[in-house]
Amino acid sequence: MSSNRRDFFTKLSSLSAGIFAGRGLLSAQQPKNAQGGMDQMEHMQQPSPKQPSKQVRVGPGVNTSGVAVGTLLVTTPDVADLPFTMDNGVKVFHLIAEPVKQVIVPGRTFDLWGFNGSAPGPTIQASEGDRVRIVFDNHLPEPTGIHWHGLELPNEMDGVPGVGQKPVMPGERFVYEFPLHQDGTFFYHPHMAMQEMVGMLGGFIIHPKTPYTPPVDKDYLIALQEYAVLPNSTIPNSMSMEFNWLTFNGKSGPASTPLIIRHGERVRIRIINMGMDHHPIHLHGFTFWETGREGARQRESAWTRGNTTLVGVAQARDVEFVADRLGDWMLHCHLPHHMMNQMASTVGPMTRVGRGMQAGASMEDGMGMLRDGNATSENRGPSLGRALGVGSSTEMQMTNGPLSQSEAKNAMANMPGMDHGAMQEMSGMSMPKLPENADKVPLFPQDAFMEGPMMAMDKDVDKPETYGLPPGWSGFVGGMMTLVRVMPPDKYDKVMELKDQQRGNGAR
Ligand SMILES: [Cu+2]
Repeated sequence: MSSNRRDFFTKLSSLSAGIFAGRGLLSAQQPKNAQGGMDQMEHMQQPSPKQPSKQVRVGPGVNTSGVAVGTLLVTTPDVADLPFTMDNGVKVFHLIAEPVKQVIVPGRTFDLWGFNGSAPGPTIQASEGDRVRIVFDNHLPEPTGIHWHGLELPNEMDGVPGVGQKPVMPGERFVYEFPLHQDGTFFYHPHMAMQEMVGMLGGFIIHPKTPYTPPVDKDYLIALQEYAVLPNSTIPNSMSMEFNWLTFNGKSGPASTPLIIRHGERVRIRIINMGMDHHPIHLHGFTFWETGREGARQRESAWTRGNTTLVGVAQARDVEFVADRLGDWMLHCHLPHHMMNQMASTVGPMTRVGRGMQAGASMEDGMGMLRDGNATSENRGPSLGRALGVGSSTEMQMTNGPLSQSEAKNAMANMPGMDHGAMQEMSGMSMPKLPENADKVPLFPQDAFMEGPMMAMDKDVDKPETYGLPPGWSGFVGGMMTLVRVMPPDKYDKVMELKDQQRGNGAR
């Protein structure tokens, strides 16, 4: 746990009196086994990214704070919910904009700006008819303001610095308060373009007064973000228009926590996007209904079927499906460059010339104004392809296309910014057997050194949700990618048992 996060929880505990009062209110009236033995947890508990919140259906007769009867709370894998207290019928949240350390994958921690210790920030959950107060503190070194994306609210609460309100200066507090009359999948972000590019996004779910039908058994939120971070840096280049780290809820595969589904359950996945790219999110094995978009659930007659939904920048898309097919199914952005992590630079013949690659080039070159060579020439290709570092120079004076297993291991271990400890513990490191003349085949290598056993890090991403996956699985999961694991009851129960144990061990 990062110290930032620890601070976050410490700060939270100072609010605990109100939180626990609220928690009791809900849990006391929550029926046992509301989901037929499925896991349950109170809304206001604060899970850590390592321990995503369980889902709970609030039981009959409960409508204490605007949460409608039958409401299933949304789970944001790897991201906490923002707790709240009640003040004379108003739901009060405390949101803090601040620099954060976000672990994208084991061994790679980025300096981002986020909220309450994470990027994306914690998910706000409220209900149609609620009045919410969001006490917002700006702990950033520059002015900001929070925009409630898609909400129909008074202009002065819309969070546009310099127009609807004064900018919230560093160290200042601004209190947003407004009623919620909509329902659906929304989000919050600063109305400051560059701040949006460095992590500042969070989900805002408004549950309907009358529950959606048919009801779902699992309801998830996934936030899409992207960063351009050179191998020797922890700071995203917010000016870049190409990205080498693509995240679901602040994690790149294989670090993103799989969604655990019991066979036969109906599942909703809500996806929100804030970045420079539109992402075609694809689900294997099922044809889903697209049931909602930002700001509204659609009438059933307007639902469309498919297996890929294009989530454009600033958009939200909700999809639903019945998980009637067992297995570990991929859920991922289908842009090929968005299905891999940093090592994507180990592509193509330019990696084999013996003197490495440029990470970036001048703005002119980076934008593709060629003066010599072609787009994949040995000194041009990587710069054009990545455009990560304006004005940067050669990043590594060595080939980064490994020639043998030991060379690969050494090259990676010596890479600046690489966590050497995590590196040594990587399991299942072995090179694929390749033809002797592979180097002579145009385009080689493409995936030979990027995916598969060599890149596996099973142990580092081990958690209850990865139980029973085949050895080396993690080497084939990268970028905006996670697993929808549809399990038979016994296996599902086993994962839930492991999660209970994890909680029992005091793991955060
Ligand atoms: Cu994408």
